[in-house]
Amino acid sequence: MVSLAYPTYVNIMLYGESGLGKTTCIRNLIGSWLVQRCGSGFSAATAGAKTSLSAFRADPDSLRIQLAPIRDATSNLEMHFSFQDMPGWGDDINLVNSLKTVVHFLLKQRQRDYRENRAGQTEHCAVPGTMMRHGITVCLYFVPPHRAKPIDWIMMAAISKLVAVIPVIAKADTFTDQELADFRQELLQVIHHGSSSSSSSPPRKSSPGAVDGGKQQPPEAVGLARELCLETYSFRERDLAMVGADGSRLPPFAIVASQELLTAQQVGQPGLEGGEVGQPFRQYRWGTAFPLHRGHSDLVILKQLLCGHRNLAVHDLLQDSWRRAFTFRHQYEALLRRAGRCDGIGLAPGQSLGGVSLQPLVDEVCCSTCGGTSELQDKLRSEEAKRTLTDLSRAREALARSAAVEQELHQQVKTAGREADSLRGQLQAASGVIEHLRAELEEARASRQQKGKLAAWLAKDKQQQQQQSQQQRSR
Ligand SMILES: Nc1nc2c(ncn2[C@@H]2O[C@H](COP(=O)(O)OP(=O)(O)OP(=O)(O)O)[C@@H](O)[C@H]2O)c(=O)[nH]1
Ligand SMILES: [Mg+2]
Repeated sequence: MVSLAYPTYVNIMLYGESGLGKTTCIRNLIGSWLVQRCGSGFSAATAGAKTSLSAFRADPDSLRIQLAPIRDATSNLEMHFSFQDMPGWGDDINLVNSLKTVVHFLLKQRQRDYRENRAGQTEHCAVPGTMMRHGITVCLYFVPPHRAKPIDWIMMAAISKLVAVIPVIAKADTFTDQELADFRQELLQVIHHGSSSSSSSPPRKSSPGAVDGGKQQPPEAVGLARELCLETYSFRERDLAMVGADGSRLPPFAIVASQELLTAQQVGQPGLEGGEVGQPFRQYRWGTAFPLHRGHSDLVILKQLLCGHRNLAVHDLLQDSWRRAFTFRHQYEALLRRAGRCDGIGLAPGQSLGGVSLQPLVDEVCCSTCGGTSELQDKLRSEEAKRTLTDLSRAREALARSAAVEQELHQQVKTAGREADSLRGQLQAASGVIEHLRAELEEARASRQQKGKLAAWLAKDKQQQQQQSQQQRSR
């Protein structure tokens, strides 16, 4: 019996403000797993160094880490998990650029899947959600500790138009228990647009001086999230319960990460195949926090939900991603039709996908996100105007350059004409000389012929004279 395992890709992207621990978190998440391929940009970076925007722009795959595939005999799937590290926003002071960079990246990945198998939608992708090698399945959005900024909500809203977004509270070690409970509650209020009841809301503890049993809600953020139609991804309660996420351990998950590792010997655990299993830890004067300890951080819960291949949560995420790929396919084909590359069924005969700019789709996502936020819309518009102006001035420069080239050519044509005239004169003079020489030659030839005739006549005359004198002598 032939056993066919469907390659299934779960691509997890980490995004958020710079310095919140995304790269460190990936290092902690992959710690005990077999890595199949680690992008050069990721492996070359020193621990704690900023993830390079230029490395990302040159090749996003250089910041991708792929784990060795895991075969799931029950579902007949071959699970390929990967983590995409991203340069955090804040590097570029123009945040609209950061927004556009991440949106463009997400669309580009879908486009790559479209080229391979119409974004996982062809007949040979028999199991929905499988075979989307490049498309990002889910984005872990790192929320800064204690305060989510409007730009965080805007980024999350824009990204959630393309992939599932799971907000994650970064650097959870900076909270007291009460602060963390309050901050979680605050985020939930915004995520649920201010509606008080949420099935996943943890019971709220009261804090001193709190209004309505807790910290005052952030009404501006709630309004903004409502305006942006922010939608974050929610796991099913069944799946949360399965990984032991209950009580105070509910989303948004709060994580701790660390670059420092205890070796297997130090923690007293034998390493895998003789190797060393690092245990991340954060050492403080008052104690030690372990990122992979359930009591200290939600990292393990998150890892189980995202990478537990037998877990239904992953399959829900894949279904979500597949539906989004379906939407992308339609939007992209509409774009191709507008560019005359698509004939309604697919790629028009003789047409390739090369050179089709995703910019209209990027602008659409950014503008639809910022529909309610006039400030960002203005920024986007002014960006657009700036781009048009730049294009205009570039076109003007190109025009001036081609006019200069034209003038230069004109000058060269004139000079060439003059040279041709002078050559023509020289040619005429040379042909006069040739004519003259030819006449002289004819003359010389004629005189040579005359000379020859004369010599023949003289010889003949001499012969006659000799004959005559001979005859006289004989007489
Ligand atoms: N207190 C605390 N510090 C952390 C935690 N995780 C990471 N850090 C530290 O935060 C700093 C930045 O971590 P990175 O992983 O480089 O942050 P990043 O989000 O990848 O940053 P960019 O690449 O600039 O986007 C490093 O010094 C880490 O040691 C955490 O959970 N708690
Ligand atoms: Mg980084």
